[in-house]
Amino acid sequence: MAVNVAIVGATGAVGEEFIRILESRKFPVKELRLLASKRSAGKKMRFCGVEYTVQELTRHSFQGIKIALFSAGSSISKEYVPYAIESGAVCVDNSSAFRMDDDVPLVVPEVNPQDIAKHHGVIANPNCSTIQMVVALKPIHDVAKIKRIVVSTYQSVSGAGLKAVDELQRETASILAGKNDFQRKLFPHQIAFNVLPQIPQSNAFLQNGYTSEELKMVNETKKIMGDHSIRITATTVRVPVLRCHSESVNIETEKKITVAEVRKLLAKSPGVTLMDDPANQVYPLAPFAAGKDDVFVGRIREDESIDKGINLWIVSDNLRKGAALNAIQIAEKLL
Ligand code: NAP
Ligand code: 3JM
Repeated sequence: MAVNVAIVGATGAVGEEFIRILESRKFPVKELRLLASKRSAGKKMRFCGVEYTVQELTRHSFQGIKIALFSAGSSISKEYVPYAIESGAVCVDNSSAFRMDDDVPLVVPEVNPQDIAKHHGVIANPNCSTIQMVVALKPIHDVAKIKRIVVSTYQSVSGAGLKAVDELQRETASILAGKNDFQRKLFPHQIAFNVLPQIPQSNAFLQNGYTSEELKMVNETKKIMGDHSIRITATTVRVPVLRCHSESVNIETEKKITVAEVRKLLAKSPGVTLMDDPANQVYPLAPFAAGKDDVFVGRIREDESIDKGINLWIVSDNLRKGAALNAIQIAEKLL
């Protein structure tokens, strides 16, 4: 049965992807309501060959809406999710606003679909870096029990929104043109031809020296996997890539698992594509994964510094599986 769907943050990097994926997956949309700030009200966007006009988000925006997909930042979610629930909508929220609330399910459909049913009007979509990691690690955890994870990320600029994509492109062009007067608006340092160990770029470091993105990976992973005994440490890094996050992941398991066993397991895991043929230089790469749905895994090898350790290289499209696709898969399960 077709339902009325609202997208909050429709004009953003994630919002645009929501529209594309609703269309390509033939999500049963009766009425689509595109919502953004006053700045974008009146803008035209296309869905299934029909032109839609973006409306300004207000507390009255959710009348008749069954599914509300939120992707306009955590303060907007905190303010407007309650109005959407009051109007009778179920919200899938892409922000960090409610992820760690005890009564809010935090869901990756390949990992913990059973948690969806526990919702009270809002289901949280995890952080992009968390999602791709748990899709790849859950099958291994089920078989060998992961004791510890050490992850370093290589995150694309689209994870910081459309303005960040624009800044990387313009700064790159400016440097290539030999100019040195580029005015940065978003990143605290040059992002073109550089690597920044600070995500998000706008937030101060926490007292323990970590960033909030790093803590998200630690806390969200435990909640989604339903195992608070896993020890996790993360370093999250922005790289001058437009789309897709890459991750170097080291795991230590309780039970010995061989490289061959990991390959066999991941080859049949839902949402995972194994790309691991080192002899032919085959491993996952961001431009290849861009626009695709799966989480790609390669460079699987034993960590020879410990008894039971494995290294993996995990790449996925941060705007798709890392955001809009995962949220729409949750909405599909809701229906
Ligand atoms: P973006 O490209 O900067 O887009 C932001 C969107 O939010 C735009 O549609 C913008 O509308 C809208 N917005 C901003 N202020 C608003 C307001 N006061 N009222 C209504 N709408 C407003 O950012 P993005 O990359 O799409 O990310 C958006 C949010 O999604 C992030 O802040 C984050 O919470 C979440 N996110 C989650 C993941 C994940 O891993 N799950 C990944 C990326 C992002 P205008 O066009 O009117 O400015
Ligand atoms: C990804 O509210 C904000 O400032 C948005 C920050 C943000 C988030 C977040 O905290 O919701 C930008 C990009 C995320 C996320 O997925 O956690």
